[in-house]
Amino acid sequence: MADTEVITESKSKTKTPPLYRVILMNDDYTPMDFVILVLKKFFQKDASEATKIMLQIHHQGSGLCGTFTYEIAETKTYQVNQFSRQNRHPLKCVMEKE
Ligand code: TYC
Repeated sequence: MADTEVITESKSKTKTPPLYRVILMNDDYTPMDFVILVLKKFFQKDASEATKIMLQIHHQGSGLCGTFTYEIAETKTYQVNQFSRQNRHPLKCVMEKE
């Protein structure tokens, strides 16, 4: 066909990977100091930021520790839950798609 149109693909081919939120849940038994330790050890928070996040979880029920690609979020969630279990605390860490 002489007048066949060429459709230019304009969609960007550089894809950004989906991100996942890693969240800590409140409970009645985990000591506040342990939650602060987790935030420092696994999420590189300083004392003041860790305290702020811990108190937000304590008052609102949950709080954001960080946003990561799937594999990093999964690893952190697993490591935090393992560390909490090893220390006999019921602290729960979950991940959710952004
Ligand atoms: N609510 C807990 C207490 O009063 C403290 C706590 C904070 C527990 C944050 C879990 O993710 C949490 N000891």
